[in-house]
Amino acid sequence: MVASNRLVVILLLLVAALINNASAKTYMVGDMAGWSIPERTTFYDDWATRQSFTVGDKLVLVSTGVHNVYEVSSTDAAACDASNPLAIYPSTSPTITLSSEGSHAFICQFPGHCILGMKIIVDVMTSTPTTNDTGPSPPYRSTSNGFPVAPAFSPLDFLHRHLPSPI
Ligand SMILES: [Cu+2]
Repeated sequence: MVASNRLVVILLLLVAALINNASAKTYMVGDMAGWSIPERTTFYDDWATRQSFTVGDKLVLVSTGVHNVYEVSSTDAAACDASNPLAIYPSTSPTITLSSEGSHAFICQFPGHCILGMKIIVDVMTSTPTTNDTGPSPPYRSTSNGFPVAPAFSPLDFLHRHLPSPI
């Protein structure tokens, strides 16, 4: 009984982990165009508006030339100001985890590249944990025939709690 309950808990944890992995996505910024000076200055904005990002998702910026990635505030991104970076990704093709909700903005710091369109601002939503929080509890309450599956304590514990303890 105890062993099988433990197995159920492990299985539920595995399922929860699989669901979490399934919901975290990896995005190739710009799709086939990668991270480069785009043909239109609004290219990355247009690309971003077609996606919906949640916390834990990853951005992969594949440079198709000599570029870099600076994370900046949305205001600095709009102004193409790389002088106050929040993070610098010198790697040619960084993978960036969107670890918090809100706006995240990235620009290329090479002179002129941001103004030519190498900037992207993404809005990151929180994942929806409400279903995960309430999901696993009902199976513990009762089986289909109404018998409890996992009592909070064993009958022996019950006796120990309710009988006067021997002196
Ligand atoms: Cu660049």
